[in-house]
Amino acid sequence: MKTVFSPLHAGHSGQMELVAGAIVPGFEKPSRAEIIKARVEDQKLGDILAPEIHDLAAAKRVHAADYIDFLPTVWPEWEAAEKTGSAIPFAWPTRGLRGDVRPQTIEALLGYYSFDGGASFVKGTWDAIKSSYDVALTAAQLVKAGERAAFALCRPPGHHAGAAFMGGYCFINNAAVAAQWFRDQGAKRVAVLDVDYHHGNGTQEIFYSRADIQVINLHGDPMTEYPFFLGHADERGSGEGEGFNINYPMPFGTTFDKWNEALEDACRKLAAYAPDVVVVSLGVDTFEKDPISHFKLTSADYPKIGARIAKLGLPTLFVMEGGYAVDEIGVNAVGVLTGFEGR
Ligand code: SP5
Ligand code: ZN
Repeated sequence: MKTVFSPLHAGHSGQMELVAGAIVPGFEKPSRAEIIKARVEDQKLGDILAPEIHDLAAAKRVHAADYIDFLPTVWPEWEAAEKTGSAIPFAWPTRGLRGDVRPQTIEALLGYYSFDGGASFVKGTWDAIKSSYDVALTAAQLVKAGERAAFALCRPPGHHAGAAFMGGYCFINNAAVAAQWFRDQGAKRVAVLDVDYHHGNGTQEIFYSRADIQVINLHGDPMTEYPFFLGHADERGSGEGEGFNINYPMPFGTTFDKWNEALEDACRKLAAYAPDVVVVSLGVDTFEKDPISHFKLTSADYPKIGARIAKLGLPTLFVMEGGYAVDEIGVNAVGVLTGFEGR
């Protein structure tokens, strides 16, 4: 299958993130994408294409326009305020505060448009976000044009970004953008299958009340795992969307045997939905050696995941999400894709 990749991801480099107890160098770093790209070449997965440049209309189909317009202003405003380091949010309008009043300074706006201190900006961040969006849409175009599958080697990732907020290393929700784009291009139903270790809270939020986009998530139980505040099994969609959101929260220590039971059930429900196209939010932070995660999948398991997704027999867009065990990220991510291709 073809891969779409942009070198502009590398400008999002050296950003710091806020985690429990410290401000640390971002786990979400440029070598992730470079190592995956090298593995795509090494495995001769197929051609690697540069993205076509798109305007932001497709982003505004799933995100609030004011949120999308805010993103390119962050670094210029940060510099204009003579601040240094990374632009990291640190104060949020939680319960009891006013989330309905848009504040005016860059420090305040960072909190207004985020839910954690994991999505931070440096000089090249906006260009990387935009390139990741272009990568997703260009790969979606390949599938629309008749390719059996395509790989959007997106960086930064997207599935934690909601309609009007960033977080968890994510800014524009690339998978959600692509799913909506397929609908706008005439697909009747689209399924999003999110196999990243973390719950794709942004994708769930964006499509929660809709029956035309099924969202399925396999992830660490939010009672104990980030993003903590969404991803429970009783979240099944609302209104017309009732029954079209499906969550499989799993405990720390989950091995492939257990995880695969959830995948099997998910694939049965996805097949019953009979979508025209599948968007896979492909995170490989389920890996046993991932530095921030707690599942126990091994490198040998990833091709099996790809093979099961291929068995659905549907046009498939793979969108790169998380995975922080950098040494193995290429083997694991591309393992899903070669498994999909049956080799
Ligand atoms: C796209 C994606 O996978 N985003 C993940 C965001 C996770 N952010 C919270 C990380 C918390 C890590 N805490 C454990 C530190 C171990 N030293
Ligand atoms: Zn993740």
